[in-house]
Amino acid sequence: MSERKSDACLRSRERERVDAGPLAHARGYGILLALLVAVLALRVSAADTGALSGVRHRIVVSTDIGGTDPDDFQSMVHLLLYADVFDIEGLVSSPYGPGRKEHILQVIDRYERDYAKLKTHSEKYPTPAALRAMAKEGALDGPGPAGVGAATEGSNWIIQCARRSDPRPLHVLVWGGIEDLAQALHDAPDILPKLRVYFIGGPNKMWSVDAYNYIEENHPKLWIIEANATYRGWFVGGSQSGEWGNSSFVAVHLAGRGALGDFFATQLRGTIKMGDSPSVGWLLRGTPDDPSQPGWGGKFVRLWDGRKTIFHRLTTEKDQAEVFGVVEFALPVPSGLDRAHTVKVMFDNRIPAPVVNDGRTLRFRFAPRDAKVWPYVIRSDFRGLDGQAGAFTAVPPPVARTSRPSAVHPNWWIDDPDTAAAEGIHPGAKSVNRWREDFLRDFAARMRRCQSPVSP
Ligand SMILES: [Ca+2]
Repeated sequence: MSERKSDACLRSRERERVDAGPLAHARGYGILLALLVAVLALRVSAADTGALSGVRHRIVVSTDIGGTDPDDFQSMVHLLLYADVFDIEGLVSSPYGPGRKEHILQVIDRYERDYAKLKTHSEKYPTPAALRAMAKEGALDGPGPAGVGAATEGSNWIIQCARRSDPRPLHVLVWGGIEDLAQALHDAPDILPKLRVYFIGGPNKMWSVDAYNYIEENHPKLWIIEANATYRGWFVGGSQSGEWGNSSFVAVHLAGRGALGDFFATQLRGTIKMGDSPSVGWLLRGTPDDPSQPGWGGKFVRLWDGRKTIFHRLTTEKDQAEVFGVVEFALPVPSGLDRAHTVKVMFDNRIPAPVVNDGRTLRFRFAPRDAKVWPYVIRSDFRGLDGQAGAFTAVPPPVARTSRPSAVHPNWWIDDPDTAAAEGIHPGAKSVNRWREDFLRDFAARMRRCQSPVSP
């Protein structure tokens, strides 16, 4: 409703009130009040162009910080600098790799050293103690082909936050494996309507394909952005000249800026990656309610169907499957193989896929993070299986598939497959890197808070 139109509505209600008797008078007030509430609600939703515009979003982060890639340390520094404009409720250490809660605490230690200066800029920065209290240990490893296993401190914390009596949704930003979110949904499916998920997929999806598969099959109505490649726009392409380069930006704007700035600069030899930060950017500037609209976290399209490929035999390079989709192998159990035998599959010589043997079928999955040939080999103590090998080719999906939104996943969003939105081989990445100077300039200004307190 436009302002003028809503004002006109209010004026006509006002006339009604003046002309009516006492009963209608009271009713008129009721209608007026309802109308006002509706107008205000409209204005609030229209005004939600992100946290930098004053809308406070609730956040739980699920991160593989300390795991395989130091860029989560960078993204955590960035998040904590914006901790005054969000209601951060949880920081969960999730798979894949050796990352643990202590790695979250390491960044909070740096935050504590800068806290006095940060506080002069905003009273709303949470205390280091409050942040430490919401750091939780999540799953330590993948739960196997079922995709879910035992509850963790992290999965229980997600449930607890989602069940709080707060009318706002809970944004779960998944920077690593999606196991703890899968476990939370498994243990408490009632929380689903409260969740808004931004999943940095790609490699994370590859490492936690079973948990992803569990969510996709059992909770298809989940509201989720699955960014398999769009997130790469944070560090690939866009304006990179002068001070905006991945290394020069760190040297000019971050190094020497407090304990957090120095800590950032020691990661990845002083080069920006921050691959998980688009999930924060999405809440900072954009339209968090509508992923089809542009914003710092990218722009997405509705998910399509047919992304899963199931093979009932060993494959060759000629067999194709969708890149970033789920590839499932369901092989007949060879005679002589019983459940006591060990069977494991290794993709690309480095990514293990656990195998489940239900007596009739050997089942395992993989999620290819690049469009290329993916070889695999089976390792087993059953001689008839050990050493058997195959391959398949991951390819982009056809337009005929991507142009039809899925009916079973009404709230599921994914990288824009339009080639105009791609940066090189990365679909959707231009929808992030077009904002590069904007989000980096804002980040640089925040970083200066750690160096220069506001004088009283
Ligand atoms: Ca990560």
